[in-house]
Amino acid sequence: MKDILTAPFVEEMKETTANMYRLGWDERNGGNISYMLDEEEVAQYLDLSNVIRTIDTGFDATPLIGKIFIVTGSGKYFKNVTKAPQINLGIVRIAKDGTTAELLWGFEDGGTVTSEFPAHMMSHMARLEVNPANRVVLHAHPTYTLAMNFVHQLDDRAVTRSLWQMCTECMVVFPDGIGVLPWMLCGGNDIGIATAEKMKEYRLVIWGLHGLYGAGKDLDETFGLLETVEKAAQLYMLTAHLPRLYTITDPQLLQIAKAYHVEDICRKDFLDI
Ligand code: 2HA
Ligand code: ZN
Repeated sequence: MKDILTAPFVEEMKETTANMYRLGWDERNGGNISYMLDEEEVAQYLDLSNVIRTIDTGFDATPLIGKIFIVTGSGKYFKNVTKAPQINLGIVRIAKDGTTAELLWGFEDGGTVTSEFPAHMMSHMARLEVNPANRVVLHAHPTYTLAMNFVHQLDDRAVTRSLWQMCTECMVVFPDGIGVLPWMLCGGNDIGIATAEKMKEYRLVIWGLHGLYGAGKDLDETFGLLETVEKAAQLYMLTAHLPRLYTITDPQLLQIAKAYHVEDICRKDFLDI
């Protein structure tokens, strides 16, 4: 059996949490990650018949039965993942009943999965329906995205348009737009259900006045999604109070979509054309 602390997926989690912490997106215990792993790969590091303990999730994740995820822990700090992954991360498998998570590794101080486990697992279920290659759900509190929430109309179309207009790259990175939820109480099934509903349509969902969710096929791609939104929100916040002399026009946005072959997935109903 290989040493799990050398596994590429543990390395990736360390790297991603460290980057997110350094960017100021995940203060204290802010943010959480879930990353679906390949069973055969995990079996090189862990005895998959050895369940350390079980965790009652309080929701039904039947489509994910048998799936294995590495997840950040409840109340754990991204800042601390690199120095103690075995405490701050855990590897869980959704049990045959669909409502229990079986701990296979980690949370060695008796900890448990992120408080946002419902939103994560429900988002995985929603995204897998749309894209069977989806593996990752990321949540963070990126500063400018959050700041923008307090001064910008909170609806899918309006937020997507403002972000698209801020960087030429945005249309290429998220032509499918960004979903926006109003403020809701976090940490429970209701916000999970609402997030998953948006995830049927979008890979990016803003939790109004709270933070950002992203989903993708790997950590790099998903991190890149959040990073691009945050860059655009930063430019918005740096310019929102100044007279706007120039903007990327709607015909130009469509021109980008055509040139980068994303016209089919681009939310054309978000353009005034
Ligand atoms: O886990 O970010 O949404 C801390 C949070 C809750
Ligand atoms: Zn949060």
